[in-house]
Amino acid sequence: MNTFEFIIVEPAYQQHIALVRLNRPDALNALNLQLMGELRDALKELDDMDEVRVIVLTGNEKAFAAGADIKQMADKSAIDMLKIDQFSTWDGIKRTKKPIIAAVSGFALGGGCELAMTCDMIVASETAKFGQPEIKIGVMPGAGGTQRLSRAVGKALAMEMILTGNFINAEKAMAAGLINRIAPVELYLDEAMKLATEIAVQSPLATQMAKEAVLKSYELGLQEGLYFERKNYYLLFAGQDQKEGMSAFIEKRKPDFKGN
Ligand code: DAK
Repeated sequence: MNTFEFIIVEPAYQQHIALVRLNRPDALNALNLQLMGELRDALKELDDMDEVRVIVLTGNEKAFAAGADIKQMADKSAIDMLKIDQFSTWDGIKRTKKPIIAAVSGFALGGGCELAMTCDMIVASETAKFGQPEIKIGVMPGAGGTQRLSRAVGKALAMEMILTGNFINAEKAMAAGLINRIAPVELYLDEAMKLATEIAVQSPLATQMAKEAVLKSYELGLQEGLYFERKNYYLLFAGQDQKEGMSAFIEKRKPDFKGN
């Protein structure tokens, strides 16, 4: 595994579960280009490791991430931004095949909220605050906020959050469908690990195929989506995990999935 400056990676944090911690605490984990590049590289490495089945991405108690690094962007021109092409980094993160759970405490703002929404599930501490405050610095969400937030919480709340820059707390985020679980601040990472463990015992192949199919529902019409789902379903019958899962059911025992 590479070593990184702004993230801490523990590939074997728990059995089959890797932990990635954003680690720029002095800047509330603001996402500078180096951090995002490191995150993309780490996720790619973890995606390629057979023993890793689920990735948990977290920050610290005070901040998951307070957004893209404003100080790094402030004096850039449109052409600078185009050349830096941050999209390619975000696209790399989005391509991760294994499930990623964001464990969020404190601020998840702007690019930080977008990063959490790019993950597959969100477990939040009671102190979590989600927001897209870009409007307050004269811009707008640029890494999926207008699209993913609207789909997650609906137009009314997304529009209000994006146009006012106001934050919502964990309780409201839960009611709106943005997050999966809430836990007290000292337990949110444990809660994310519990969720990760429930997924890590499943067939890694089925997990990845199912993740891919769910994400396709954001991009395809219903007919194409159903067709895509069916192909992935059939493909799973090429693997041993399907045989193991169905034999274990019939033999009344727990399956032992190997990911092959
Ligand atoms: N960038 C840089 N530094 C930040 C930062 C940020 N986003 N957020 C906080 N910091 C720094 C502060 O400057 C301060 O540093 P020092 O002054 O100590 O050197 C330190 O973190 C602690 O912050 P505060 O002193 O402000 O702490 P408070 O508790 O008083 O306030 C806060 C916390 C989160 C309310 C406040 O820091 C804040 O409003 N932060 C900015 C939040 C924000 O506006 N976020 C959105 C940024 S724009 C794209 C990809 C991504 C994006 C766009 C495009 N593409 C792929 C094209 C994303 C854009 C954004 O996220």
